[in-house]
Amino acid sequence: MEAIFYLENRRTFAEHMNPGELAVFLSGELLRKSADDDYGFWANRNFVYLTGIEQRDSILFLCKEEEGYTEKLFILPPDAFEERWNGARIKPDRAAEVSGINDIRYLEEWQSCLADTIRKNKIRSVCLDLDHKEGRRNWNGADWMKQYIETGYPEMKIRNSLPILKKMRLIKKPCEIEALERAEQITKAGIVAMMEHSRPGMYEYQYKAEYDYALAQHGVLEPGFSSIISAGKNNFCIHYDSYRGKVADGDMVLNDVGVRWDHLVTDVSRGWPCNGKYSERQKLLYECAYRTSQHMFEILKPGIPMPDVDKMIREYNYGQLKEAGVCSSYDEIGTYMWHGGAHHIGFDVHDMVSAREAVTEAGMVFCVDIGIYHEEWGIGFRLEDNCLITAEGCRNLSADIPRTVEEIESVMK
Ligand SMILES: [Mn+2]
Repeated sequence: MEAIFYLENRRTFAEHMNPGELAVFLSGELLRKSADDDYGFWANRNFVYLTGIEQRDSILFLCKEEEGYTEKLFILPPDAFEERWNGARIKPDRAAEVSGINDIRYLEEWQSCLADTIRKNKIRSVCLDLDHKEGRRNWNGADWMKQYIETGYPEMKIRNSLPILKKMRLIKKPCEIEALERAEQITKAGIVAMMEHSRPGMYEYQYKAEYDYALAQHGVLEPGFSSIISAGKNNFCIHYDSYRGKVADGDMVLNDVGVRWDHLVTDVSRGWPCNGKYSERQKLLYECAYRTSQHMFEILKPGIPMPDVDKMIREYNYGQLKEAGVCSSYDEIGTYMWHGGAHHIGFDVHDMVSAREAVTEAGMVFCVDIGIYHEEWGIGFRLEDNCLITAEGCRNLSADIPRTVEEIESVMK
C-alpha cells in the first residue's frame, strides 16, 4: 500500500474531529506468553489502517486545529542490544516513507509532547480507539491511555474514535480491492493444492500443510486467519481448529480459509469430496448452496439493507432445500442453516465495520456464505465467496476458485 492511502485515511479521520480535539492511536504491545517467550506481535488494525506501521509500542497523535490538523508518530528508538536479539527496528526515514508522516519522534517524547499539545492547542477532548467486546479485556492499550489521561487531566472529555473508523473501513478503496484480488489468487493456489493432493486416509493436518506450503510459495508466511480445515463429522464444528481427524472415503472436506495481502484478507469456503467424486446426496446439497450463491451474485447491487442480504440468502436457500425434498417448512431451516451468511472482510476477516445499519454501496466487500449442515446424512459444508459491490451490481472476487461440482471434480481428477 502506498503512503497516500494512509495519508488519506488520516485526513478523512481528521475531518470527523472538532478543533481542540486530539486523537491518540496505539499499535499495541507485546503479549507475554510464558517465561521469556512472547506471542507474535499483532498490531492494532485501526493503527495500521492509519499509518501502515506494524511495529509494537508506536503511537500516533492527530491534532485538529482551526485550519487542518497536525500529526506526529512516535516509534521505538534504536537499541543495538535489543535489535541483535529480536531484529531491526524501523528507522524514522522508513517510518516517514511508509506512513507519509513527516514528524517522527522517538517514544520517550510522547508524554511531554502530549502535555505540550494539550496546553498549546487548548485540547478539551481526546479520541481513543476504545474497542470493547463484552466480557473481554481490551488489549490495545487504549484503556491504559484513557486512565493516564483521566488521571493527569481530570477535565478532559474522552471520545471513542471507533464509530468513525468503522464507517471509514466499510468502503474499500481501489488499492484495497487490488490487494484483495492478489490475495484471492493466492487463496486459489492454496485451495487447489488441497484438492489436488486429496485422497481418503489423509489427516486434516496434511491438508493444512498443503495449504500453508502453497501460500509460502507466494510469499505468504501465515494464513489470513486460523484456517478451518475439517472433514466428515468435524465439519459440524463451525470454527474447528484441531486438524487431527483422519479423512475417510466418502467424507466431504470443508475448507474455510483466507490469505492476507497488503493487510487485506480473503475468506473463502469450499466443500468437496475427499475422493474427488460427489456422492448423490453431497451433490444434491452442494448444488442447493451453489444455486443460492449464484442467485445472490445475480441480484446484489447498491441500495440493499445489509440485514436483508442475510435474509435473502436464507430464504432462497430454503427454496432450494425444499425443492430438493430436504426441508418442508421454513420453520425447519435452522436445522440445516446454522449461521448468518454475510459478514464484511477487510483489514480484519470479520471486518470492524458498521454493518448492521449499512445499506449496500459500491466499494463494500462482504462474504456470501451458504452453510448447509445435514447431520442425519453426515454432510456439512459451506460455500463462501467474497462479493464486491460495484456501481452497477456486484462482482465475485473469488469466482476463479473452483466452485461448481464439475470444476471441483475436474481439479481433483
Ligand atoms: Mn469464512
